[in-house]
Amino acid sequence: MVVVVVTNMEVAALFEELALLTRIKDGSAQSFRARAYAAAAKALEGLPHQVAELSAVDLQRFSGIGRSSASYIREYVETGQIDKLDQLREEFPLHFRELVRVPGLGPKRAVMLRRALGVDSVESLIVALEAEAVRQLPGFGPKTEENLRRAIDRLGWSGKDRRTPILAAMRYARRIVSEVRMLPGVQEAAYCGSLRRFRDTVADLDILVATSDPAAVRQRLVELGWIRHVIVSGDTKTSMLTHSGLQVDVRMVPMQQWGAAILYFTGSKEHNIRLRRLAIERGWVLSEYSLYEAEGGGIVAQETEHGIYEALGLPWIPPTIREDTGEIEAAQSGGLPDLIVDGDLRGDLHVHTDMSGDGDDTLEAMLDKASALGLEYLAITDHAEDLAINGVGRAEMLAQRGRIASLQDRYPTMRILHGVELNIGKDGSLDYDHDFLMDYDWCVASVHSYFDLPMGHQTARVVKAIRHPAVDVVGHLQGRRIGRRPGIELDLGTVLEAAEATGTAIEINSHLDRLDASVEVLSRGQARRVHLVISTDAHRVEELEQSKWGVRHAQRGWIERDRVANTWPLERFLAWSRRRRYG
Ligand code: DGT
Ligand code: CA
Ligand code: CA
Ligand code: ZN
Repeated sequence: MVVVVVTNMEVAALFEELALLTRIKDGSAQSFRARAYAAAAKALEGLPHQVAELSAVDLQRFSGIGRSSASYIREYVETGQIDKLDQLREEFPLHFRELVRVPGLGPKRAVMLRRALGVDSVESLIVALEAEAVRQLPGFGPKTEENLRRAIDRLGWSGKDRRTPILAAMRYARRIVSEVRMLPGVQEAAYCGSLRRFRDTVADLDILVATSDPAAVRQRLVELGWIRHVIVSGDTKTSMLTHSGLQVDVRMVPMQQWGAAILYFTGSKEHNIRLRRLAIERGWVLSEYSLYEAEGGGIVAQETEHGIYEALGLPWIPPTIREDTGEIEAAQSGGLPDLIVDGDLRGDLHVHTDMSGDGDDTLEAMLDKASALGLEYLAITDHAEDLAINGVGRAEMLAQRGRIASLQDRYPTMRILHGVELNIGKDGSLDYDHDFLMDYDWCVASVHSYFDLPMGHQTARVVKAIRHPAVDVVGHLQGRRIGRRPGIELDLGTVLEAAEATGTAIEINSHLDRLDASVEVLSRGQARRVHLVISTDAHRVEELEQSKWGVRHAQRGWIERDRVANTWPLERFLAWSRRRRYG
């Protein structure tokens, strides 16, 4: 019997992969077995005991862990592998998983392509599309070919280097960081590189670990069950590849070099080059180990980023704007923007309950959590009647309004607004009617379908919604899913002009796979007086905590606190939203 160290988090990661591959195997996102594995992954993350110490019977006492999950868990604890998972990995290798993710394909059609044409990767799909071979298959046609080609282009998948979306990258990064933090000798661990700068996608993950025992870190890393391959492993650096094809570079340094190392490995490279020049002007050298005197080698600063910036005559610059796009000049002249930060948000203005078909938790549960988080105001915005999957009629909406009114007293420090998430129809029309809409406290309007309309049509549709007097904010403006679905094509100049003219705000949606509107939209909106709102779009209790992602994304667009309407105190916010409504 192989003895391995097994952590709950590690097994959770394996179950997530098992769920993903089972979805492909069963050809359905709704696969019952896949859901069971996903539930087990979630249960494992919250398990109050060490998984390795629980028997199969014990394991099944926890909700979310069924019989087959329990037996896979035991198999992993005892043997260090799960046969079933290895089989699935072989049946659906990485390049095939990428194929499945091409918008418009999905598991069923990808399997069909592989069987009929031997197409098993995005590359071979591109070749088959060029040969017009795909249109021969039942259920495919010239139009499908055209859509697939366009989707591949717009996701930037035609080229060689495929970047990993931030959602997946963040999951792995947090996992490694917490895994490593448990080890003896480790004093600090953090992700850096483009992920710390909060780019939408990353080429690889960079993790920094301060430790007095690098060997222990190495040893743990290379035995993680979700690592496919170790590229190099030494006392200062280990590089590995996950089963999803993501490269992870882990660097180990002694604690006193932490500041210099995290500064270096956070980048961007361009930002670092500028800092190094500033060091040289002072007769110093900035390396990944320290800031030191060129002559004599005396150390000027190394322990903290703050210390190094300070020595260079600069305030600390947030990682999200370290791109050499003017931040150094701004820092030198004392003109860094008053960037929005986590604690600035006072309200959340896009929140679902289980009244939305895709929402999980009750109104009461969402309110309790929001109030516990210290929010001063909150808009409940369930989907309205036009959204096919989970439309809610007027009577039900009015009943919810009544429930909210009666619950308000329970939350003396949090004002509850009754809102709605309207669906922007193909022609820009909205749910219900004008009078009904005007009675809401807060209206989000979003695109949920017709993502492929030509730019002119798409723009007109969105602008029409922006101009509607009841609409307060456009939700996830571009409708993108990072790495999965390109955004809708919009004439941004026209959209932003309409938003400025009407006072309708643009949402920053905090879901890591959305981060919508994009940084490009935020930057272009800077020139205009467009209001923003940072929302969680929470569909379950935990998601109420994800506004921190929206904040970091906003920082990348150099967004200042005052631009964001839900940083305002309640009275100011209410005065503004009412003015919008009653002109
Ligand atoms: P990416 O492409 O999404 O992985 O972006 P980064 O920024 O994470 O790039 P990566 O992983 O190549 O390097 C991580 C950081 O290490 C980078 O932001 C700055 C630093 N770095 C890497 N190579 C160099 C270099 O040749 N010169 C300098 N100055 N810094 C470097
Ligand atoms: Ca990187
Ligand atoms: Ca790297
Ligand atoms: Zn929503």
